[in-house]
Amino acid sequence: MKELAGFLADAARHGQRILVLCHHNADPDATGSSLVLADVLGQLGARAQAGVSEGINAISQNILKAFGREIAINPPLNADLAVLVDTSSLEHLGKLGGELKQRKLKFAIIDHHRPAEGREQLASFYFVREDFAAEAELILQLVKEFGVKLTPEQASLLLAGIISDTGHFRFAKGHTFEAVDALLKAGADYGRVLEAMQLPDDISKRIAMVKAAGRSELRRIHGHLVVFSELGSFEADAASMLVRIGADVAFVGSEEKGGVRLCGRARQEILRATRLHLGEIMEELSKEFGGSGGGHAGAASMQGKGRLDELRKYLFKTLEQKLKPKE
Ligand SMILES: [Mn+2]
Repeated sequence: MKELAGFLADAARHGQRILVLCHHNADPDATGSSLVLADVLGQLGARAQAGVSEGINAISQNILKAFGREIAINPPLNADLAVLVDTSSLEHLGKLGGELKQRKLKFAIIDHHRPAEGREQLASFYFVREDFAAEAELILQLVKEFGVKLTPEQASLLLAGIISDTGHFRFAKGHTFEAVDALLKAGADYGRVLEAMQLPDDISKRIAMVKAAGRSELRRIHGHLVVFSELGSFEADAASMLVRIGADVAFVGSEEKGGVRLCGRARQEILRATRLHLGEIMEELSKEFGGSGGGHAGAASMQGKGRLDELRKYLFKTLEQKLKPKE
């Protein structure tokens, strides 16, 4: 961390043009981290600007609006150094990443994701800490290392990043709370951040969820609650919702122009108790129905050809076998 701070402070003090960039569809962790790092490098003497590839997500838009900030989308790459934050590969920078490579622009990486193959060799400076739940925590440490004081707005932007990347503290580490404490002391407004992070659900999604619930068929298979429903959109959200409200396993399928799609979600407990693997089941179904499919044990999907009703029957038959208690 000291070395990284030294490298960046040096570049800043020489008045370099520094672009702080983050991935497309940027979440609050990416946008907050880029903006605050660019601010601080500017304070240290750099001509710094934050930028994002292609655009930012809806929650980020709310957060930036709440704290009166803007971030440049696809900024021109005329800089001496690019700093990539919260971005695990150049591909996540879209066409900016290609341009970066083409122009051979010097760049540094500060990240908390598992490193993508090969990017370490390309970077002039490389700093990855996978034990940090959010990039914002890393930036906070860096700011401390610079000896710079955050404004309340900057502290709020970093706090939003932490709340977002930890799934409202579900994946927080012990040191995450120390970071939160420091940000609150710097004036972060927890209430306003939380409020800005709540997006009203899209009306079409709400209608889809209610329909999925209404159309759901419940079966008890070897003591497990299996739910099947049908929906033409938001299938994954609906399957997750059905698990949340009580199903052990939920499948939501659709049929259109001779093709079928199926999405499944399962509760952690049933995966542990039965060794059920939805990815395997989807692979099997996709073979049977001439398509493609797969996924994780608890979240998977497939698509193929045929009738949804056939798929449903085949699925229940498969589950009957898979959920049978082992001797
Ligand atoms: Mn992140």
